Amino acid sequence: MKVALVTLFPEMFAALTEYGISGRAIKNGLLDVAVFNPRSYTSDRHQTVDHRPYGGGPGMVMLIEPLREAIAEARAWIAKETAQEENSQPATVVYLSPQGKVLNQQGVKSLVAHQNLILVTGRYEGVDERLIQLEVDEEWSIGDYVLSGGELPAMVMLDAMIRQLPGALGHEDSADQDSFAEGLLDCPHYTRPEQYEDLEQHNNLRVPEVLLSGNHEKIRQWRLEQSLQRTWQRRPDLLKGLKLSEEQQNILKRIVKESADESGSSNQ
Ligand code: 9D3
Repeated sequence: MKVALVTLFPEMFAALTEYGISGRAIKNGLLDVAVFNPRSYTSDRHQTVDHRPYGGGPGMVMLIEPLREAIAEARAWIAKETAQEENSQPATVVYLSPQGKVLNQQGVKSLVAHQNLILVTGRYEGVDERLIQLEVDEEWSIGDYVLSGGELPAMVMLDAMIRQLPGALGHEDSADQDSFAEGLLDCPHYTRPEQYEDLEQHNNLRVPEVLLSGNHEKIRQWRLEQSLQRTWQRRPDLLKGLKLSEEQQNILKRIVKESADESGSSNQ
């Protein structure tokens, strides 16, 4: 996979390329990343990349020309790198913006299906609308809150994508693929000590007995039940998009029923 980043702040991407799972995946060549700075494709002596909006108002808008030239260079890089491959796809141009489709795990999976991506990140109030018309294939947001630019969203998107690439995770952490809890919230986790004495609150916090039992089937059931319970309580919206197994449906029915029983008795 090839990913070209079009950004005024290339150095920010060190957070992705130099650290952790994403850093290792890039070092191991699971994907190729290159950066194209619109500032490098200006022709005036001030290296201008933005200007005041027509119609007035606050903020600045990114100029078409430096962005378009940076995208052209990104396309040329991808073409050169894939020249000897026989079935290489043209690049998909993605613009990160608050107006985009909100990213979720399904969106991440659709994005990793692309062989070549150009991620365009904006600053200021965003880019001239005609740049989107001319060059952009897909517009994506990472959620409904206001950020200062598209660089962090591009890194969020890429980090999520990299985790989906075969070989990016140590074999133990392919839990995402494990049908056990795909799309559900995680169960609680515990590590040593078995018993934690909280001196301030005079609490004795023990690890749930079942996790110490050594009974792997019981443990699996407990974790699944915890995942379903937490998803139902905290994120019922997630359950709507899932096709639960027979076992999962039965556990969930019990959770819903037990909760109805509880609220019934407390309402008496
Ligand atoms: C305060 C400026 N806003 C006026 C209504 C518009 C605005 C312009 C530019 C808001 C944010 C931004 C910069 N954000 C992004 O480029 C961005 C983003 C985001 O802010 N939230 C979630 N996803 C994304 S993807 C790109």
